[in-house]
Amino acid sequence: MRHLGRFGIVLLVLFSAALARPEDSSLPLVIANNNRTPAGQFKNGVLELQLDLRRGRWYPEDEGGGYRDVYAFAEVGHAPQSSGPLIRVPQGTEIHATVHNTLSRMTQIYGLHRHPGDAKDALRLAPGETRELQFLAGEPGTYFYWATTSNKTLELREDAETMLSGAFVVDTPGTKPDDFIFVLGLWTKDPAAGLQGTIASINGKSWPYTEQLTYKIGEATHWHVINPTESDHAMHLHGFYFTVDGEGDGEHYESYSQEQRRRAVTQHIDPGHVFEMTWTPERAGNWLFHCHMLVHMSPAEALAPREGQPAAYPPAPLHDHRMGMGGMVIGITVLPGPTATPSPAAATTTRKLQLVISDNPGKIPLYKLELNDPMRPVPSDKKESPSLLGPPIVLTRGEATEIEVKNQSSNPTAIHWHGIEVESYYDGVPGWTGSGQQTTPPVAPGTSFVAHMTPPRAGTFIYHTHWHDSAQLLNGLYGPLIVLEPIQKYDPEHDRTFVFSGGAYAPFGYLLLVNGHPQPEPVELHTLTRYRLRLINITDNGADLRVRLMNKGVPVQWKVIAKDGADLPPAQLRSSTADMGITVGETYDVEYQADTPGISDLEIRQPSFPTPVTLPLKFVETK
Ligand SMILES: [Cu+2]
Repeated sequence: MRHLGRFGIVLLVLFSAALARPEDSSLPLVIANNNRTPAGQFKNGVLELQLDLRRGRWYPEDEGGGYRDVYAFAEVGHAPQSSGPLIRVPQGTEIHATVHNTLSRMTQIYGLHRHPGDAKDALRLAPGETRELQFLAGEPGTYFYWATTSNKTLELREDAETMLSGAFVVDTPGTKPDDFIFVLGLWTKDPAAGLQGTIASINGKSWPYTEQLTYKIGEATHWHVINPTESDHAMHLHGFYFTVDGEGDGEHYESYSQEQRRRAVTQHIDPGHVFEMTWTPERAGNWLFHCHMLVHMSPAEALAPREGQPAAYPPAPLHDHRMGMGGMVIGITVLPGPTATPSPAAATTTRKLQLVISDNPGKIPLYKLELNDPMRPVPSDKKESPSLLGPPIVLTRGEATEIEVKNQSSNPTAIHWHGIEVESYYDGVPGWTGSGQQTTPPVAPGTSFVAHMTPPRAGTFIYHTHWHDSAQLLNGLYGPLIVLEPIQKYDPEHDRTFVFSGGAYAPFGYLLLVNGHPQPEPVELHTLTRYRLRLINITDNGADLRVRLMNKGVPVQWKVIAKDGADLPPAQLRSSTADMGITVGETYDVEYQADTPGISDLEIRQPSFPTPVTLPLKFVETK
């Protein structure tokens, strides 16, 4: 995932404007598919399905906004859809499909077969050709079908063919589906050109035109998430944990047993993969489910400018819930229950902290953060110079806490307490979180916002800007948020935090960082001491980031004990090789003990970014 500079972005915008297409009013509108109505008709227990491949005009936002002329699947007699018509049948169903290619290009369609299936099995359709297929649905699970008009792989599709995908779900017989299916979309002019120039969507729409879901408190919901795009994504739910119920690669689906189900607030999804998740809304208000990659939750620079608006990052008015977000974002409203939630008994003491955000007079990074914590006063001569990492905030489980976000900088901001189960109003998405009556305001320059929270669990979390101007995230507006058990004290002799980020590191420009540095100083630790290493990925777009701990060139064994702030259940605890993915917005706590002195390297690398970052852990003998 290469990063275009500002100049590249400007060029791209000019280029898109120059390419403004002549109106072709004959093209049918590609309609958004909410994936709730299965395609086809049952005749004598056989699903009869008639599909077309067509060209159409797709509006990721509203119909007055930017558009792309794309290839899309359609049911015969219906408008083309993005994502394509939903194929959904019970296990054992026979499917009889005809597929007609109205395009002027040879097309290969993958995934229209019995599952599990062969990923290489393609249906080839010449221009104008119609083919018939007959197959059994196969094993229950979440799958998808997709097509290419240029004989490319899923990851290398480009331009008009990148939206040629549809969901294919096989249900366990006798179950009544009551769930939601979300097909991620990424229109891509050219996958080799990197992250910019894409249009991110869910079920064919980009925020704020995506579907907004409404739930009641306590109403559990089951979701299928399908990624037929060329990119990884980091799907993050605000406010609540979900369980990952199963995962698949499009051809094979594995449903997890109760014991295997992982708890998460952020789930990585590879290109061509799927997962299912279940969660229960527990607190009223507005919430989000979104890809945590900044580029996929921001308005698409690639979309033609709307009249009267600049192309990039439209400055949304403050009352507008867009607030600079765009792309792969879904809004969720949880309605209050029939009886008002009893408010917790007033805590006798409330801990008060202050997070002060100010401009950095040195300019790079643009911001500096300071924490005023009466329990841990920092001597004034020890206050750290600005770095690309905010100070750690250490809270106690069950302790009522107020964190005043004091904005002394010259720009508005908002702070999200990532993974912490807070009330919606304090969740930190300006103009969205809260409720219809009272939404979270931006923290304007010169003002403060007091976030209230009583963390219900101990673990590793993140605080970070939710202001979708990449400048804030790239200039250090984030830090570790650690919640300890009431009996615990933060003990650096056994507990270390490593924050992985990306940022404007002077004078080099964008670099990957560990604890704010591209070449961090070695850290001295002791042998025969069991450490809790808290790992946090708050890069801008490092969905495919990997971390490993190497000794003499070989990954060591460590034990993952928590993910996203939640302890793993005993059945999931096991020693594993210290080489794993950690996606944007994910945290992992691992245990590691070195038995002999020497240096082990904690290394992060991103396949698409040239330079890894290594932090040497120097283990010395315990005296
Ligand atoms: Cu993404």
